Amino acid sequence: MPKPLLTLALIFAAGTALAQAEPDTAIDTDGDGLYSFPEVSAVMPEISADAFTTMDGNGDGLLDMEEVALAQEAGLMPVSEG
Ligand SMILES: [Ca+2]
Ligand SMILES: [Ca+2]
Repeated sequence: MPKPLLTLALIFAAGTALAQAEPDTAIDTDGDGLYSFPEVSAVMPEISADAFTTMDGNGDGLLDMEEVALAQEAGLMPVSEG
């Protein structure tokens, strides 16, 4: 592979690794890019309303991808496969 293309491929690979920030469509069923408590509990019934409130850092009642990443880091939410 020519070097410029390889560099591009590496940048693309790095971008893919960061694409953790993409909402999981299996959870985000209404596609607004945020996880509501009903959306989360449908997929992860073990997550209580209290845990959800803990994960909802800004208290808007929805989890954005940053809050999800923090929750996963804190072990409050299982990391989805794939
Ligand atoms: Ca949603
Ligand atoms: Ca929030």
